[in-house]
Amino acid sequence: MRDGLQNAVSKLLKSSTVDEKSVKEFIRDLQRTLIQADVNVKMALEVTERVQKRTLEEKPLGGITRKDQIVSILYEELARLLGGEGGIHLDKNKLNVIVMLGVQGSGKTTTTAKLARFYSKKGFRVGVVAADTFRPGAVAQLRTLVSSIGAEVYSEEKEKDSVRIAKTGRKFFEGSKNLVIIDTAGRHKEEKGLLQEMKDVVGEVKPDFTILVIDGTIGQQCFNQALAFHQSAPVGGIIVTKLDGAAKGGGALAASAATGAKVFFIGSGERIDDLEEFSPTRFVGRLLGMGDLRALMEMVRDAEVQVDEKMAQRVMSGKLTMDDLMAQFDQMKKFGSLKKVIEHIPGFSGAVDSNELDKAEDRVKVYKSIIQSMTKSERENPEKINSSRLKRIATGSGRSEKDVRELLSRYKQMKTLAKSSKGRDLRQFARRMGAG
Ligand SMILES: Nc1nc2c(ncn2[C@@H]2O[C@H](COP(=O)(O)OP(=O)(O)O)[C@@H](O)[C@H]2O)c(=O)[nH]1
Ligand SMILES: [Mg+2]
Repeated sequence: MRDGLQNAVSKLLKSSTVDEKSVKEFIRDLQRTLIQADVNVKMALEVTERVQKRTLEEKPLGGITRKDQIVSILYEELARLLGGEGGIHLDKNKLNVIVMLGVQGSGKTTTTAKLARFYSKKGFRVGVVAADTFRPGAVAQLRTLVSSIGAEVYSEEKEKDSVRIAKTGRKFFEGSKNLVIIDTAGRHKEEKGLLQEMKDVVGEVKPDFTILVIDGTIGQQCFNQALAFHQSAPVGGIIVTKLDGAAKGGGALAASAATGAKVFFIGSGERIDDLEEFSPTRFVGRLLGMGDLRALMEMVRDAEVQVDEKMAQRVMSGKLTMDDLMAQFDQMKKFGSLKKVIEHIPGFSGAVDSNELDKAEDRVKVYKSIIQSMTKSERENPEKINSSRLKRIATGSGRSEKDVRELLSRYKQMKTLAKSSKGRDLRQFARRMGAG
C-alpha cells in the first residue's frame, strides 16, 4: 500500500508536465494500490474517479503548486474514506462505556490497557471489565497490564457467560467510574458464535462506543473482517494495531471503508504507551511517504478562505479605491484566474462563461499597468483624475487614453455596484470588471 502509493505519486510528480495522460496513468496506479490494500473495488473506483475529476478540473490555488494540489486532493479523498477528521469524544460528567471487539490476537486486551492508561492520564476514573471467558489466562493478562496504571479491574473467575460478566461489570462500576472499558473474547468454538456473543454483549451493555480492534498486518482480510463484525454489532470506531515496524496502513482504510466508522487510535507497539491518537494528515502523509500533511492542508485551507472572505469583504465594503481594485487584481492573479475566485464562492461555480473571463483577465493586465502609473492620491481618489492627469497616466503606462477612460468608467460602475448589491450579484460584478 505504502510503496504503491509512493510510487504512483512520485511517478506523477516526476513527469515534466502534469497533463491528462499522466494524471490518468496516476489514477490507474492509484486504483491498483487501493484494491491491493483491500479497499473494495467499487469504493476504490469511486475514490479514484473523484481524484481524477478534481485533478483535471481544479486549478491550483495561489501559493500552491500543482504537486501540492494533487497531494491535497488525494488527501481529501482518502480522508473522506477514513471518515474525515475528529476523533472520539468522551464526557467526564457521565458514565462512558466502551466495548472492545475483534478477533483473538488483534490486540484487544493490550489496547484496553492502553486506553485505560490514556484516559486515566486525562483524569478519567477508569474501570476495566474482563469479559473474555474463552482464553485461559485472559484475566491475569489484563490485570498485569492494568496493574501499573491504577485502573480497577472487574472479573469473575467462575462465571463462563461473558454477556453476564459484561453486564455485572458495568453495574459494578456505575457510580464510582466515568469510563468503563469492556474487553471481550476474540474467539469462540465457531465464528458464528463469536459474532452472536458480540451482538449479545452490545445489546445488553448498550455501550457509547463499540470499538473494533483490527490487526494492521492482516492485509487481505481487513475489509471482510471489519464488515463481519459491523453486521452483527455496528462498529462505532476503529483502532488499528501493530502499525509499528513494517506494517502497512491499508487496513485502516479498508476497515473504515467497510464500516463507515472512523479510526480513533493507532497501536504502534507492544508497550502500554504505544497508542497514538489517529490523525488523518499524519496517516495519509505516512502512506504517501511525505510526513505529516497537516501544514500543507492548512496552507490549502487558508488559500481557500482568503479567496472567499477577501473577495466578499472588498465588494461588500462599498468603499473602493484604485488600491483596492489593484489588490483585487493581485488576488486574482495569485489564485490563478478570476474563474477560480468565482468558483470558490458557494453557489457560483459554473455560473460564469469562461471566454468572458479570459477576456476579463486580459483587460486586468491593462488596468494594472495603468493603476501603477497613478500617484498615491489619484489611486485613493480616482475622481480627481482630470484630462491632463489622464494624459499623463496614459503616457506613463504606455496605454491609450481610451484604456484609461475605460478603467475609470469600470471603477465607477464597480463602486456603484458594490454599494447597491452589497456583493450579492457577483456574476454581474465579474462581468463589469472586465469584459463588460
Ligand atoms: N507490535 C505490536 N504488537 C502489539 C500491538 N498491540 C498488540 N500487540 C501484541 O499482539 C499480541 C496479541 O495482543 P492481545 O492484546 O493479547 O490481543 P487480543 O487477543 O485481541 O486480546 C500481543 O503479543 C501484543 O503484545 C501493537 O500495536 N504493536
Ligand atoms: Mg485478549
